[in-house]
Amino acid sequence: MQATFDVRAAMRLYFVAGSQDVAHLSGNPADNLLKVLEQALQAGITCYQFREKGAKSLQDPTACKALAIRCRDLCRQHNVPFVIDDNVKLAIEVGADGIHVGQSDMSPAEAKQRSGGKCVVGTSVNTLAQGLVAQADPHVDYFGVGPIFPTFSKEDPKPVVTPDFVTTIRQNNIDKPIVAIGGIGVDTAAMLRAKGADGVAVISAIARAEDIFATVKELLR
Ligand code: TZP
Ligand code: MG
Repeated sequence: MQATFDVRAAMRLYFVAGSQDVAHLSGNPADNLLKVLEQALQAGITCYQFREKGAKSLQDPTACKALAIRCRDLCRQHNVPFVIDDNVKLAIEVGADGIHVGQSDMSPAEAKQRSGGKCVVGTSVNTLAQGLVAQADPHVDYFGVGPIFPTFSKEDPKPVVTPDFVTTIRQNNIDKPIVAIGGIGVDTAAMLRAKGADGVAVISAIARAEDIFATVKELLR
């Protein structure tokens, strides 16, 4: 998968995860992330974001890079875009297809420029004002909208926006690819697409699923 891909189509079911998100499973968290990712890819996720973050994440940069490379290779085998959260240096080193920068991270313009224009750049939106800025910024290729519902997968989440915020975004002439995120599961994914999201991004719905294959199929419906 090269940096050029159909960004809107990739938003359909965007899996976000790092080793900290599978720390509840027994065994080595890095190996567990690879197992969960492989099952999710086999089941049909349309994008993956490597998000190694927080107290339970890998603290050694060498181990983190090695894991990123293995995740990248799995994504390539399945022709699914591989995005890295926050760490622009790592994204460039491993040839990621995309970089995701939050509101308090590096600017989309700088992330785009550092990648030589090769990476798709995503950002996060929690207010209409941020949405209008992201829409107008030529360096932003897509953005995540959320948290839609309360989430337990992020330290210090922003205030919940509710599903109607997706409708508000679309009513304000914002037509870039958007992915809804935060507390989304099999019962809410289709509703968020109906409200105007191109898709949903999830951590726990997949990382904590009893049956990853069946859950991914449900989330894709
Ligand atoms: N950004 C906004 S909410 C969130 C991120 C990374 C966490 C989403 O995780 P979950 O488990 O799908 O609520
Ligand atoms: Mg960030």
